[in-house]
Amino acid sequence: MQKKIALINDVTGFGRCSIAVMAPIVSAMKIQAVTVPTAILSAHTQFPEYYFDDYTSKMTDYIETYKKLQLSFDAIATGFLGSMEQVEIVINFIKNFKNDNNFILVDPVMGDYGKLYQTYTPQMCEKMKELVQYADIITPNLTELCTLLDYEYPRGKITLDMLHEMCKELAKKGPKHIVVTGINLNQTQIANYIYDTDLAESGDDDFRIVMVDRIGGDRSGTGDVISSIIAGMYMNGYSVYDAVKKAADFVSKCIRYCEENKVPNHYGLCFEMFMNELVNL
Ligand code: PXL
Repeated sequence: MQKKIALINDVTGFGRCSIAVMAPIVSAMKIQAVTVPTAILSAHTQFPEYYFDDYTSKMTDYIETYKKLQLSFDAIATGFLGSMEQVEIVINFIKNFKNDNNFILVDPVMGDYGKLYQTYTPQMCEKMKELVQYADIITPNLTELCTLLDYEYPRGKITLDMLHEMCKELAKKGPKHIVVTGINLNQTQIANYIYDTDLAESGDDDFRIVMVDRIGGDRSGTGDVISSIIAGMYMNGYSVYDAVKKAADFVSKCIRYCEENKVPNHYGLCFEMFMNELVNL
């Protein structure tokens, strides 16, 4: 039977992020995407102009129909969440639809470069810590990892020992697979650090590193491309490590294409050009 994933995220018209990226990517991997909108935007928030319609007040009724239809999901993936109330709705969604055979991927979109987004009040950070307990896979960047653990953001060089300690600490709260994305190791390379309790159980080291060459600047929606490839491949039986390797390779190809064609960073990744690489995964 074909599998399906609930994508709890915003619907953004222009700029290639969130559901507009995640739905086509998981669809290419033969997984049915079920959209649960958190907000509707005409363009993402990096543009000077955008229309924003918060969907929080409608989410409970929207979700209610899935309960009445007795739908089940093979995975639930969450992304940017706009308010405490919304995080609470997502936690309730997970409590309702979590079962022994599905998994939860939480992308704790909270901040970047050591700074939290403006919407992140201390209360919301606390609520996100609650959501993290339900995650099987979590994909924080370094800012989000530190925030979830109340650690100071490292201003100097980040070491593998520091990453290991933080991931071990976060794994104690629930997530079995932690993918710390986009770590700036030096001027030319970016690392993705994977902490995986499955690896430890198999007697191996409990972490892996996927390095990628830095080309061009940061592009909007990159995290959404990465988390949807991880969710789709993990659902299709690959390890998180293999999924991260593929995601890193896929993103590199998209960035190279965007740079060659002078596509602005906030237009996101031209993932459409490489969709054929995902169809046999
Ligand atoms: O994950 C990127 C993203 C998602 N959703 C909205 C955004 C952005 C990035 O800016 O503005 C609304």
